[in-house]
Amino acid sequence: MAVSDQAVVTGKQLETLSINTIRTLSIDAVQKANSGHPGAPMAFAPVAYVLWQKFLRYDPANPVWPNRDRFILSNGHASMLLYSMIYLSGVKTVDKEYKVLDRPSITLDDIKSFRQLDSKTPGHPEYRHTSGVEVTTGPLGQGVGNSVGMAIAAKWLQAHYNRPDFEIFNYNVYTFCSDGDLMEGVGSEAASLAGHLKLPNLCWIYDANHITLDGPADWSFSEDVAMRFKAYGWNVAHVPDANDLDALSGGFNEFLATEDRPTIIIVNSHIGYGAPHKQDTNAAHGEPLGEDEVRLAKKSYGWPEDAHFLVPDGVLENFQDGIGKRGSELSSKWNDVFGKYGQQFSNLADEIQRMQRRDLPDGWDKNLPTFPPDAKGVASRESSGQVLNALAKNIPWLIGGSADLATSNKTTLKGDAGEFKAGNYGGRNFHFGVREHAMGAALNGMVNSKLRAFGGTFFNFTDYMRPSMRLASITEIPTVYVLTHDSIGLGEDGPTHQPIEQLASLRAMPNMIVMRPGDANEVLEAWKTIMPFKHNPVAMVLSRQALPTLDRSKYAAASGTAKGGYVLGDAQGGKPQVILIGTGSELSLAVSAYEKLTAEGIRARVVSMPSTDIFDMQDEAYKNSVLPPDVTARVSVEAASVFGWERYVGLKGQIIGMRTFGGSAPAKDLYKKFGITVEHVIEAAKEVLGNK
Ligand SMILES: Cc1ncc(C[n+]2csc(CCOP(=O)(O)OP(=O)(O)O)c2C)c(N)n1
Ligand SMILES: [Mg+2]
Repeated sequence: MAVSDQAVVTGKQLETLSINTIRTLSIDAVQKANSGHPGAPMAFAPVAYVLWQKFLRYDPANPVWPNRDRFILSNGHASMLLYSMIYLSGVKTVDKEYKVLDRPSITLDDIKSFRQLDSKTPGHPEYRHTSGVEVTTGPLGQGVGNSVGMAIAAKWLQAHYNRPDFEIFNYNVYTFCSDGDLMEGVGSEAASLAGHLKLPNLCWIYDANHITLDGPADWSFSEDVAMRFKAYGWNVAHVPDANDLDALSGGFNEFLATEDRPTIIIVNSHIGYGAPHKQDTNAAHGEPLGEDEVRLAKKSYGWPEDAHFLVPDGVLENFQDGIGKRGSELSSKWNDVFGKYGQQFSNLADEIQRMQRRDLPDGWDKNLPTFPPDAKGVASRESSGQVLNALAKNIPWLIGGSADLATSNKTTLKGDAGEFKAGNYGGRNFHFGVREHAMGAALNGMVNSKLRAFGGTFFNFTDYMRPSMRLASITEIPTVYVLTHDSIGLGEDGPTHQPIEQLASLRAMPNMIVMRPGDANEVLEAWKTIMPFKHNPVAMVLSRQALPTLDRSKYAAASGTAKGGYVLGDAQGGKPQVILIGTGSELSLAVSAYEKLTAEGIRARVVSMPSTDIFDMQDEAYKNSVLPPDVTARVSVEAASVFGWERYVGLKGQIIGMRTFGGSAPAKDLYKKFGITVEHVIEAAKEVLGNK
């Protein structure tokens, strides 16, 4: 039956009409934008329909309901599928303060502005930009990685907050994914981790369409996916035809009935039309269909060929009767239960509510350690471990772990924190295994779930998870990376383990806050500064080797760390002639050079710059007070790439740092070899002063 001559449709016909609405909205949006891929939305519309209408426990009127099922579109190139679902389901807008507004997240007009400047419907789904988008996807493999973190978070919340008769958390995480997601290494790492953790609340729905951008998937991908996932410890379900709604329901029911492992539902589909007569085409792949093909596709759906962005009568109501009604009932029931829970367990309810707004508990910074002056000092990884443990006592949802380097990263939470593992989902120490990238993606999923999650590795191996760090930055979420072994200072492990360009490259990443504290008290202040962050990821860069703990009665208080850079010691008797700037482990070199220059009667200032990112955010007056523009004799010292330091030392300054990779030797020999020494700082200072 064609749409144009319909009366009121019901039952199966209404389902078909609704599914074809998802398809044609996607087709029309992509065609109007003249950019994007309509193929996957067309083929997978029935899968989205069945999941959202029959299974997803999601209240479109409250997209931030804490116990909602999460839906992730890991194949973000199919974004129009998600936008169509958000529009048709009537998902409301949530503002930046997490308040639900009485207006739709996506309107039909928004769909008409697909991929246009400032629209709610960008090329790939963007978290925080469009309500209803749970995570930003596009770089293949990230969404599936996030989904593992979200399933972890759900299990942790469940173990931590549920009480007898109070099932506050029991949500599931559903993820659409494509061949690309399963080809990417991060997808494999994440699947391996999820299987190991036996996460029963995780369901991946794989669009097995046997095609990727370049051509047939078997040009590059021929493994047996089902066997592979079985080997990972997953339950594997199979739906041979994406158009078979009953079989799809069967797949989802199988997932719900599987309580001891994650499930992947392999759904065979044909990219493009989802309509019987064109099933083997790949013409739609990677680009809009073109007007002629659009008409053909619509014809095959019984759609008016000239109609654009048509939403037939009854379709919006159908979604309201399905996901809308079910979601509203579930969320209002939950609200009742949560109200009673709040009466019995007011502290726990308070924690859950604060977490939703990314607020911290009162007294989150009580009983933190401080560090007495100590010339021998302590490694910043060590002081960081102490501070982290003290914070974790105050912040119950501060949880995390390491990619198999916990003892090196000092990320282990001591006492009764416990280990997160299958059978003990309430543990706060996570073992991500040697899977940095999956850790990065999972951390983002955990943080998207409002946990205050951190993950550790050697600083150098951020290269292995950088795509996830970049997504944390794009999505403005406060993931914390504990990155030890910060430089050539790690010594004998040599150049493969010694970061050089990582500091500069992460400083170049918008929204990422890089912190490289210079002594134990700066470590403390760095953690105090970053904990309240709601929208910035942080790279906490820490040393393996001991750093002297400065005498703060002699030097300025470490609280200056909160401004990113501050005057640590100043010139006596007048304006400074020369400014020395140090970070992290090289701060003490700058301080020693300052002492010696001062003793020689040179008016020197030493500036500690633990975070150029935060310093850059200060007002001009403050920045000029630390680095007065007319004092152009400046020297920076940092055991890392010199790239970028000209911003602080100017064209007349000198930059002491690394211009090559490091070497395998004790740290002191490396510092000497690469000229990162007190003597060199003094010499450079004299040079810039023209005294030499
Ligand atoms: C990390 C990453 N590499 C490359 C791309 C570019 N890209 C977009 S879709 C795609 C492959 C499409 O094939 P598939 O994943 O099977 O999705 P389908 O086209 O079948 O929906 C590629 C390579 C990407 N989005 N992310
Ligand atoms: Mg494919």
